Amino acid sequence: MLHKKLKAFPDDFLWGASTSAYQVEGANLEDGKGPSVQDVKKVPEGTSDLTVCADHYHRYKEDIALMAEMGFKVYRFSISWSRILPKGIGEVNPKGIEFYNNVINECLKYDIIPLVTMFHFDLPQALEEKGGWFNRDSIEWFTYFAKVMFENFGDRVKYWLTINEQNMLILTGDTIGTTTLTGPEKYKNLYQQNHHMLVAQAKAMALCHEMVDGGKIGPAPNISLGYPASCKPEDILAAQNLNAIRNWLYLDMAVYGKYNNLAWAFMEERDATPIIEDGDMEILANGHPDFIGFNYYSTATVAWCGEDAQDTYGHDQQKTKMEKGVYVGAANHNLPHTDFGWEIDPQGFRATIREMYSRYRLPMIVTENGIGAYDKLTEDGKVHDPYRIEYLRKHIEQIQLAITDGAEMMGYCPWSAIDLISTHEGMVKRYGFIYVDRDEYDLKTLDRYRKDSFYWYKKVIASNGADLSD
Ligand code: BGP
Repeated sequence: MLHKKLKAFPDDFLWGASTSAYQVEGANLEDGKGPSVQDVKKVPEGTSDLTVCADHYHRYKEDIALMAEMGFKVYRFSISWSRILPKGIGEVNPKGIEFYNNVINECLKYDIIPLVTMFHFDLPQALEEKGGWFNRDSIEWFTYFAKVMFENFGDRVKYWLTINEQNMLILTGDTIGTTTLTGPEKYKNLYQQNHHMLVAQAKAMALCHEMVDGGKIGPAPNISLGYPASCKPEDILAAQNLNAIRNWLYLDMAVYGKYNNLAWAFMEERDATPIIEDGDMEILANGHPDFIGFNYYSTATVAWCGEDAQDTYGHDQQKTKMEKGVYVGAANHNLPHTDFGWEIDPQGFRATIREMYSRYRLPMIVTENGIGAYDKLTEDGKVHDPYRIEYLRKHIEQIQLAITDGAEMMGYCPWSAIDLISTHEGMVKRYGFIYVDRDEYDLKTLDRYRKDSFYWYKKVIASNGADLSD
């Protein structure tokens, strides 16, 4: 739809950016922190481990000051479960509480709203050894962790996100480093894990409303609208399959407490329907999000998948893996790519927002969006990243169009506030507004530098999205 006049961003629109604990903090076994699955996973060859990352654990004051300089209204970060509870349950680590108190208080000092992700890919290793999310006790483990967080931080943290990209944990856990499952039991196991996470999430949402005065909470899946590879009717069906299995399963559950029928049919087909215990559906129906947080990087394109289809996309986190008889990932030749091969689709962002809003009618905040690139620090201490400015500008323009289409958008937190370790491509793949002077192995000075996109985003925020020019 072409609009004659665009609606402005709301006055209280939350501009900010995101990080996650295991990718930014470092100090991964310091001050009583227990190991998480990320600390023990096999690091892909040629990428650094997580001992230092961006050293945010020791430099959070400097980092938050830089975020304040950009004018952030909100900072999305995650709390490391095993920093708070080294064994995942039981004893609380006072140093962990102290660290997050410091981060929260530092944000509040600058009037930056802390938006806290409760779980971002880093299950305590001690719990993984007890079976991880496959163990039904994981529901109680997570609820206990939620209670500890609400008790300690709920007086100051009013915005919470439950589980980062639960859908990616289930669909591409092997790339993220959180599952090594193979074989026919894989699906059954994964969808049982998924069920436990969904129940745990619903309990956490209810608990937040009970314990946190004025608390608001929502899920944070990665939502990519699925496109059909062509207008062949069977490709349309394939895209519907993908959307149900990749997107709506997670949001239908978070918002309506119901299993999406197509996703359920897929689980039946794979002999993977989860065991649902008495009371689960009631818990699911009683957990209500106040908003939807979602990560968006690109759309996904799929075709009908016959018996002879070949999966050419299985190794890339962003690409859709083949599900025989359901869909097969296809390239979208209309779209350009990042240096790391991810498709760039700003208009798909608008389409995704439209679709989500018409399905769920809840306010939405973008909790990730951004471009991974090989940034270079020049000799005079500059980082010229016009590609990042262009990527973000085009996506922000689409948010404004979506607002004009009638969607309710609360905020925008691109990935990432500062350079950090990528999920599986190390330090060379950078996303931040703030450059961190280190390489994959050489820690250099770890000094911070403002990229060109830093100054640009500062202007965007100061004008509340009205000035997107260079
Ligand atoms: C999302 C994750 C983030 C982040 C981002 C970029 O899936 O929530 O943790 O890493 O993707 O991915 P990558 O680091 O693989 O480029």
